[in-house]
Amino acid sequence: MKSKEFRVVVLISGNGSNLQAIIDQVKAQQLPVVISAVLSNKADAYGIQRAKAANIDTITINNQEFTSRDAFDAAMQQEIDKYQPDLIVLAGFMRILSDDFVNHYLGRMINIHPSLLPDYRGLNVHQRVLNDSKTVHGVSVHYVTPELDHGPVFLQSQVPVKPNDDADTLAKRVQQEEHKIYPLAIKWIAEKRLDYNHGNLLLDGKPLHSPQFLHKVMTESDRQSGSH
Ligand code: NHR
Ligand code: GAR
Repeated sequence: MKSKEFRVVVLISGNGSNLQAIIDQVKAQQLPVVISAVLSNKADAYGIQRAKAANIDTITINNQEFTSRDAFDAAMQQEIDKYQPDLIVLAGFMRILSDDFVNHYLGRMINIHPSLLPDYRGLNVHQRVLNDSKTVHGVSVHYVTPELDHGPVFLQSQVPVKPNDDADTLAKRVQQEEHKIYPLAIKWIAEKRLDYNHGNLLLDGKPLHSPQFLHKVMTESDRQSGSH
C-alpha cells in the first residue's frame, strides 16, 4: 500500500538556494515529500524561477499591496490552504508573521535561521558574529512560534569562523550547511520521526531536550580537554 503523500508549501523572499536544495533532494528520491507550491512576497525572487523550472506551482503576494500585516497574512493563508499542506517551510522568507497566521500552522511550520540559536536572533546575523570575534557560527532549524526566532530548535550545524572572513564568505559557509540540514529536517518530519506536541519535541518517540547536530566544530578548549 502506498502511503499518503506529504505535502509541503515553501515560503521564500529571494534567491531560493534552500528551496533548490529541497527540490534536488526530492528529485533524487532522497526526500519523501511533494512540494505543492512555492509562495514569495516578491515577484522578482529568483526562487520563483527555480520553482517554475521544476514545474512547481508558484504564488506571489506582494506585501506592499496590503495596508496591514494581518491582511497580508490572511491573503497568504487563503492561498496556502488551497493546497492542504502538511508542512510550511520558511526558506529565506523575510516577513515577520502575525500570531494568527503562526497559530493556524502551529506545529506544522518550520524556519531555517543562520545562527546557532538562541544566539543571534533577528537580522544581519553574520556581521554581528564577526563584530563579536566569534570562532564558531552555524545554522538552526526550528518550529515557528509567535515570538520571533524563539520556537523549539531541533537541528543545528556548526561552521568555523575563519580569520579573514567577511559577512559574505561566512554566509556562504553557513549556507552550505543549510543546504544539508534543511532537507534532513524536513525528512524527519515527513517520516514522522519528529513530532511536535504542544511545544515539546519527540525524536523517535523520545523527548528531544536539546537540538541534534549535523556537524560540530572542534574548538581549542575541546582540543585541550582531549575530547574527540
Ligand atoms: N514570524 C514569527 N512569528 N516567528 C518567527 O520565528 C519567524 C517569523 C517570520 C520569519 C524568519 C526570520 C529569521 O530566520 C521568520 C521567523 C524576517 C525578520 C524581519 O525582521 C526577522 C526574522 C526572520 C525574518 N523582517 C522585517 C519585517 O518587518 C522585514 C525585513 C525585510 O523585508 O527585508 O517583517 O531570521
Ligand atoms: C538563508 O541563509 C537563510 O538562513 C536566511 O536567508 C538566506 C536565504 O537564502 N534566512 C533569514 O535570514 C531569515 N531571516 P536562500 O534564499 O538562498 O535560501
